[in-house]
Amino acid sequence: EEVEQTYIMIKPDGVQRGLVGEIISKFERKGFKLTGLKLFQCPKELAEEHYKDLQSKPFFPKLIDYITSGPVVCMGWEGVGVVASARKLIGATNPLNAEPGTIRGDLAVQTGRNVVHGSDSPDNGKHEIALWFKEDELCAWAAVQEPWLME
Ligand code: DAT
Ligand code: MG
Repeated sequence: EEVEQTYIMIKPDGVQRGLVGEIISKFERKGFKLTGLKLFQCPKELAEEHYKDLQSKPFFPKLIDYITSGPVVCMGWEGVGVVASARKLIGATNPLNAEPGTIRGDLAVQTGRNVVHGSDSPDNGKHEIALWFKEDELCAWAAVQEPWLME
């Protein structure tokens, strides 16, 4: 059980649909710690870098258009097992396959409008937080609830 970092991003559809508070609440209430938070208009170059592993996919241009189509909410979250746990809270890539109770399962219908991003490994969590945030935009802080969350 390692303390990890993950990069969570509310995509432009989540912002436009007024889902920001509800999505942040899921991670906050679970017990994870927010380390960075900003509303941000993503430039095309950054979107391409973030999704560079998908460069050869036919949907890549549409994915870049979507991610840059309006502001996103960028977040860093920290906690024991946060990477896999956040992926569970988010649900399957295709919202029609996502379980009820998950963000995508409850709030989305199409892969191309699936509301939220979450890093897929602890290494990518660190990498993506460094990609999306400047160092002085991140906070290391002690959460008073910690002894009530963990033995
Ligand atoms: P995830 O976001 O669940 O980690 P991924 O990393 O495989 O999924 O893909 C990143 C995003 O790219 C995904 O959230 C939506 C888009 N995408 C993936 N597969 C797609 C497809 N077959 N058609 C359209 N968009 C797709
Ligand atoms: Mg992914």
